[in-house]
Amino acid sequence: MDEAESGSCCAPSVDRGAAGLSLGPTVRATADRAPDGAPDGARDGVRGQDRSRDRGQSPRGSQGQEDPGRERDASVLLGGGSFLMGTQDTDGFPDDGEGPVREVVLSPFRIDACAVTNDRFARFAEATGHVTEAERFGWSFVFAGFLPAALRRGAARPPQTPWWCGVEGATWRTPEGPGSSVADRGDHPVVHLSWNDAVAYCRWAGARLPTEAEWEYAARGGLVQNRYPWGNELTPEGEHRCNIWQGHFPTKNTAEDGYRGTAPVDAYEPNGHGLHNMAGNVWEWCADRWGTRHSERPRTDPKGPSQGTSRVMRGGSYLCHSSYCNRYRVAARTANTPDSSTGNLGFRCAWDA
Ligand SMILES: [Ca+2]
Ligand SMILES: [Ca+2]
Ligand SMILES: [Cu+2]
Repeated sequence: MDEAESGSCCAPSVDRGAAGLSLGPTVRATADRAPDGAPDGARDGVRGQDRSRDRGQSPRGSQGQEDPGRERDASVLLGGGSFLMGTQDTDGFPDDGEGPVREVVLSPFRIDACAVTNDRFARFAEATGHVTEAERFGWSFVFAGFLPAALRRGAARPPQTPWWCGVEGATWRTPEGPGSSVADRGDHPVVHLSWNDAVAYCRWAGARLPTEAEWEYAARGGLVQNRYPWGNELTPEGEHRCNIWQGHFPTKNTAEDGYRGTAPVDAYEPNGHGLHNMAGNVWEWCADRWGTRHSERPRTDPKGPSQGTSRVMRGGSYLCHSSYCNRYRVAARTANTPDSSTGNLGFRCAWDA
């Protein structure tokens, strides 16, 4: 699984700022317009707003006007403590650094029960004028099956992951490119956001991205070394518990779980911590840099490697299928460069408790 270094089958990656991309005309033409791949300048203004915020308070109590989309997306206070992170499960991807199983101790923290929705992100964009990197670069990756034939034909595709199309004009507001919209997806997870965009949102909301350890602790829902947030069986008693792919990837999605693309962020039963869609629906950015070597020694509040470019993503998405990518397992992980964006990648916020 060496693709994990530059994004797995679920995480198509290109260096958006570089000239001479090998993705073909669509991406090359738009990449020329890319300024520098640096974080949005608007964040400086946003940061000022953060300072006036009491970060020690419960985000529910203190959100006020800043993040009013949160009413449906309450956060959950988790007590922290010790848990067993990672897996040596035979159905895992050892090269992704899923193991070894190691003891991690976490301080209490708060985390969104649901991924950030289009409605929540819209308020942020309105309040701050934040322009996402997909908007600035002029394109983002869309799953080929969502595109009309004309768009699909003309789109550049990464050779390793040809089900992804680089689509001009694909942004969080227009997830399948020009003409598409999120009008009927206000409660779906916002997508086509880079790590930098997610961090900008978090700052505005007085939040931060969860560390990878926090994310996994949260996702496990209090279960010890289980495969999924709800147990060890993918569909207990035949019931779908998350939004992934059924059928034959990447040509036939029967959507037995109810959804071909994104689902509302609170679809399906929450896990034991009251958290929705930790597995499936959309991948979620974490704060940590990517690395595959973990010490077996117990650690407290680990924050990932201190060097490296790519950032961790967790949880899998509506595109994951057991035939090629079972990364909806709770220990599964992948990464992408911090300016990458795709239609199956979002985030949720965390806070120090
Ligand atoms: Ca599905
Ligand atoms: Ca998820
Ligand atoms: Cu996957």
